[in-house]
Amino acid sequence: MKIFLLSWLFLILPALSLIPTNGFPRGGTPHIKTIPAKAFAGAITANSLSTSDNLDGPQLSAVNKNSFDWWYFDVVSRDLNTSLTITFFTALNSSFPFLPPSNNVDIVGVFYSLPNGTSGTKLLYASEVIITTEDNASCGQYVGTGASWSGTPDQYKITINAPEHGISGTFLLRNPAPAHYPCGPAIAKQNMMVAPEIGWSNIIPDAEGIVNFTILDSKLEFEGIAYHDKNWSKEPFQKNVASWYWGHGRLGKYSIVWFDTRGSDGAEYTSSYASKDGKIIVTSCKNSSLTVRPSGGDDQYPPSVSGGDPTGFTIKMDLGDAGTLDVNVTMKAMVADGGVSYKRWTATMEGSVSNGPLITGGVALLEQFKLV
Ligand SMILES: *[C@@H]1O[C@H](CO)[C@@H](O)[C@H](O)[C@H]1NC(C)=O
Ligand SMILES: *[C@@H]1O[C@H](CO)[C@@H](O)[C@H](O)[C@H]1NC(C)=O
Ligand SMILES: *[C@@H]1O[C@H](CO)[C@@H](O)[C@H](O)[C@H]1NC(C)=O
Ligand SMILES: *[C@@H]1O[C@H](CO)[C@@H](O)[C@H](O)[C@H]1NC(C)=O
Ligand SMILES: *[C@@H]1O[C@H](CO)[C@@H](O)[C@H](O)[C@H]1NC(C)=O
Ligand SMILES: *[C@@H]1O[C@H](CO)[C@@H](O)[C@H](O)[C@H]1NC(C)=O
Ligand SMILES: *[C@@H]1O[C@H](CO)[C@@H](O)[C@H](O)[C@H]1NC(C)=O
Ligand SMILES: CC(=O)N[C@H]1CO[C@H](CO)[C@@H](O)[C@@H]1O
Repeated sequence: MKIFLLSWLFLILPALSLIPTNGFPRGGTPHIKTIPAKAFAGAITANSLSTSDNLDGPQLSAVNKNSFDWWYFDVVSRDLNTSLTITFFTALNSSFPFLPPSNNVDIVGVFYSLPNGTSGTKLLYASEVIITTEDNASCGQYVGTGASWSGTPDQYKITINAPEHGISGTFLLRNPAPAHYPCGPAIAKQNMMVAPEIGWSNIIPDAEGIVNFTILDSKLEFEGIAYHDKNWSKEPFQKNVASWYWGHGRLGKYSIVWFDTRGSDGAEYTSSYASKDGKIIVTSCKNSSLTVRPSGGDDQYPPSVSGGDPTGFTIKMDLGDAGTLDVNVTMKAMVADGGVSYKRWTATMEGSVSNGPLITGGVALLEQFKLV
């Protein structure tokens, strides 16, 4: 009998430790978390299963030198001449090698491309970060930088007041398309892992972006296609990712988001999203739901750091009963250049659903990582 009980315990204990634990026990809203500028020295946990109230909140128990957690926002003008990406990072160079070496994990990155063809980046370092999570939305304050965001499920607003860096203004995201996780809608108990150890939530897959910024004496006042998501991992980015294609945009009445990555395990992981008239048509991480491939220029797949860059992408997205969406993406301008390993572009899109009428005039913002 004793032996029986013991062996039963040995069976159940490892099983229990496999159940994803949320590093963030939630205790009512609003929930406030402070993320110090100095990396945490110990081990941490990362959330992998969604709850009912942390869609856009912090997903790590703390940020150490091997982990990252960030809030990403972008907007591109309809004429593709202007774009702005603002990423509120909590990460070090050791977990996201595209950041310059620093001992400060609390960093705001502002990436801009101006109508005169100039693009650039400014990094602002905070003394601490305060995140408030309430009703599935979040607010973030990067203390000492003048940069913050304030969100509700219906609207987000970013404010930056950093004249000493030549940057000030506001960026509003309005009328968002419905939120989602990599494999399904934004409800509790969804898998939040889009690839091994890569967490992803997408509270604003598409929105109207209203920008009123001054960047280096250049006034940016425009309405465009806007987006907000967040990524996190308890392991360094470069440990799990071999390459990835991500992008979002609007084509006719469709709001689309694509994510097609190769892990360092050699496997391909995808996540597709399309919505129309405020309703989700597809949100899926089945590998049959999406294929993204480079086209034109160096169209080798899988891509390699020793190769060049494509001039476009072809996207095939399964819309279920609604058919198949085929999109040709053609790059317009490079708006962030991280060398051979990282590029972000604005692009035009054309496509059709199940070989129906051609839809033209699509606007996209996309990126490519190549790490091997
Ligand atoms: C830190 O950044 C530098 C250049 O920005 C890069 O070469 C290096 O690989 C990064 N370090 C790590 C540990 O990734
Ligand atoms: C945008 O760029 C195009 C060329 O690609 C140019 O013809 C047009 O004037 C530009 N628009 C603005 C507002 O700068
Ligand atoms: C937050 O999202 C959950 C699903 O994850 C939903 O049940 C709940 O109603 C949402 N709360 C608010 C205030 O929108
Ligand atoms: C943009 O910001 C400036 C300075 O704060 C303000 O004077 C102007 O009215 C704003 N424009 C719009 C369209 O909100
Ligand atoms: C473009 O505009 C920015 C901001 O006003 C300015 O700093 C830059 O020199 C301009 N670039 C060119 C090529 O005119
Ligand atoms: C899709 O997943 C199935 C089952 O895991 C696998 O057999 C197949 O090779 C995958 N296809 C692609 C294109 O990765
Ligand atoms: C994409 O481009 C290819 C090559 O130009 C063309 O044959 C195809 O019809 C285009 N597809 C769509 C959906 O626009
Ligand atoms: C799928 C995914 O995780 N995508 C986001 C990760 O972070 C970058 C910012 O570097 C965003 O552009 C992606 O949307």
